[in-house]
Amino acid sequence: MNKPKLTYFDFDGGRGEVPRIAFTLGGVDFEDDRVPFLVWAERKPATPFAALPVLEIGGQTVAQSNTINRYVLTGLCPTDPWQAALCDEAMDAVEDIAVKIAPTFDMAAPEKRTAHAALAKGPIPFFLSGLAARLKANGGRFFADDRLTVADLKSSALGQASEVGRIGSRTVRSGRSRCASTRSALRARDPRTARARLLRRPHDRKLRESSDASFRSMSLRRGALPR
Ligand SMILES: N[C@@H](CCC(=O)N[C@@H](CS)C(=O)NCC(=O)O)C(=O)O
Repeated sequence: MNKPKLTYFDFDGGRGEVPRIAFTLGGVDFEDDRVPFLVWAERKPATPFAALPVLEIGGQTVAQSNTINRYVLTGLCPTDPWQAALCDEAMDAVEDIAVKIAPTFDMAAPEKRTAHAALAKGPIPFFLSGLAARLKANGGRFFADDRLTVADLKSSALGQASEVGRIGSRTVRSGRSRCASTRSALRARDPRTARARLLRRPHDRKLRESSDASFRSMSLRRGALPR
């Protein structure tokens, strides 16, 4: 069987990061197809919704980040319908943040600064505070199911290496929101840190084995993915 191909932009973080982390830590051999921004216009029409990420598996293609997250990380999705709803709620709230920031990507620097300042004053703290409140309501550590779920990975990954993270951090630092708990909770289990550590120190077998074991136990779709 061909290995799965995950197509996303050429940076760490954002909507494509969760499946990358899952494949990497799960030991799944996948093609990490990183599209340089310069060639995106050429490749865009071939994607289902003119956007990334896209997952190709067994000759078929599926788009939409949350769909891909749920497909790749079934073991990190609650089976209880209510907990699954809470998990989806957090992932969708993260999307609400992303769609507010996306239009600023192509802005020139001065315009972007103004747009980010406006976002940091209102919409971003609003959503981050909302997420923090939901986190608190669910016990303070995880968004749902009293354990790590795709919602935790998504919120963490989107805040990394992206404008979302920069605006979010500024917002937290400025004390304009009460989302410090979200930030520290997310930082504590930051999967990118774990991954970076793992890749930097491949000789550290204990660490690798325990990460592999825990990610494998999250049951990546074993039927569909090569091991
Ligand atoms: N609802 C989609 C949104 C996808 C999306 O907007 N992706 C961005 C990158 S994070 C993109 O492809 N932007 C380039 C463009 O819109 O041309 C999802 O969750 O996957």
